[in-house]
Amino acid sequence: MAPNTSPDKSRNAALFERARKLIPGGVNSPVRAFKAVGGTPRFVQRAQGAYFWDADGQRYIDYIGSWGPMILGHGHPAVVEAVQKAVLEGFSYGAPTEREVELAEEIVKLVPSIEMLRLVSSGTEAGMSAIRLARGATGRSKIIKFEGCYHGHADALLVKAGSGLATFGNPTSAGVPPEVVQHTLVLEYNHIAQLEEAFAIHGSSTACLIIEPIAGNMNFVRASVPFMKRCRELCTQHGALLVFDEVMTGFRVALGGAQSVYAKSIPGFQPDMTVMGKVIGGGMPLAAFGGTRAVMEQLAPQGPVYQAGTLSGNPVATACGLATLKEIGKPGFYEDLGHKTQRLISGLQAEADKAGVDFCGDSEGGMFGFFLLKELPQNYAKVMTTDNARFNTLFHGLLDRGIYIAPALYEAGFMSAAHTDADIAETVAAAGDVFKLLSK
Ligand code: KE4
Repeated sequence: MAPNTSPDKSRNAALFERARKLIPGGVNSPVRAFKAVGGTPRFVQRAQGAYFWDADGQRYIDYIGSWGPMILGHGHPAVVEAVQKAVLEGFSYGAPTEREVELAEEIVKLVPSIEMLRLVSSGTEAGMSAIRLARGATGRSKIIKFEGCYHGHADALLVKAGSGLATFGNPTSAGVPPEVVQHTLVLEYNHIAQLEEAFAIHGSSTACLIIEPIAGNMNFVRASVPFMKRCRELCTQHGALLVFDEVMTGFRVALGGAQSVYAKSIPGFQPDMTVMGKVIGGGMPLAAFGGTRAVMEQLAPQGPVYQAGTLSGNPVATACGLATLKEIGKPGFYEDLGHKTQRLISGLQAEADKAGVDFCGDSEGGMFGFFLLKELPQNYAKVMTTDNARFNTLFHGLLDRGIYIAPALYEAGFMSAAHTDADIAETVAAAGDVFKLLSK
C-alpha cells in the first residue's frame, strides 16, 4: 500500500477518532495515547523484523517492540511456526500441559535464584501475586517500593512518595482508597541513608522490598551497586524478601536478567523472588513470578496464599515463550544485541555533541535509555528535570523521520536482533537532523 501522506486524510487520525468514541482515550493502555508528547498515535497495520507499518502505510524503525517482548524482532519465523503449530492443537484448556513444565524448567535453568515459579498472564498479575505471597510467607504487611519504579497497576503499588522520610505513600490513582496503600512505603531510588532509616523503623514489619533493578519506568536508571548491596543486606537482616521486578529487564538485559549483572559485582547476589514478563511470552500474554521453594510452596493449592488464573500458562503463549527463549539462548545472542545497542547510544551521543545538545545515554543488553541532560540521573526527581518540550521536539522529529521511540521521556527503549547496522545508521542520521533543531 503506498503511504498516505496527507495528514487530514490520515487513517491514523480517523481510527483514533473512532477509537476514542468507544475506548477511554482511544487506547487500551494509557501510554499509547501520545498524551505526554501530543499528536496522533500510529495505529499499527502490521509489523515485521525491526519495523512496523501504520494505518497510513508509513514504515517505522521500532524501538519499543511492544515495550520489550519483541527482542527477536516482529514475526521471527521459528516463533511464528511454534505458535501456528500450537493453535492447531487448541487455544486453551484450563488444564495442565507439558509446555508449562518445559517453560518452567527453562526459566529455572536460566535464573538460578528461581527454584519454583507460577505462570500468569501479565506483569501486573505477577507483581500483585508476588506482593501477596511475600505478605503471606512473612506474615507481615508493609512493603517498600521506590519512586519512579512501576510494578503494574495493582492498588497497593499505585503509590507516590509520602510527605516526609519513611512516611507511607499516597495513592497515585483515583479509586485507590488510602487504607490500601497505608502499608506501602515509597523511598527515593539509590538513597542508601533513607533505605537504612526505613528499615531501622519498619524492618521488623516489612514483608518485602520490590525494585526494578534497572528502572526502565524512569527511562533507564541503574540501581548503584552499593545501593543494591544494602537492599540485599537489609532485607536479609530484617527477614524481609527482596523482590526483583524483572518484567522489563528479565531476558532483556542479559540471559540471566539484571540479577546476573549484579551478581558480577556482588558475589553470590540473588533476590528472594523475581517477577518476570514481556520477553518470556515473546509478545503473547504470559508472565511469571518465582523464587525459593520455601516461599513458593506457600502458594495455593500447596499453601495458604491464594492465586489463580483462567489463562495462566496458556498453551499458545507458552509455545511462543519457549520458542523465544530457544532463540535468545543461542551463543552470542546478547553480545551481538548489546553491541548494537551500544552503537546506537554512542552514535546518538556523537550527533548530540556535534549539535551542542545536552545528551547522555546508557544501555545494558537490549535495553537502553537516553536523556536530554548533561549527566545520567540517579533518581526520579532528576529524570523529571528533563525539559518536556525539548523531548517532545525530539520525539516528533524522529517520528516524522520514521523512527519510533517511546512517546514519553520516562520510558526505556528496546533493541531487537532484527535491527540492522543500516537501521542504526538511519536512526543516528535522523537524530542528527533533529538535534540541529534543538541546538537553535
Ligand atoms: P503489564 O501488566 O503491563 O504486563 O506489566 C506491568 C509492569 C510491571 N513491571 C515493570 C517493570 C513494567 O515495566 C511493567 C509494564 N511496563 C509498561 C511500560 N513501561 C508497559 C506498557 C504499558 O503500560 O502499556
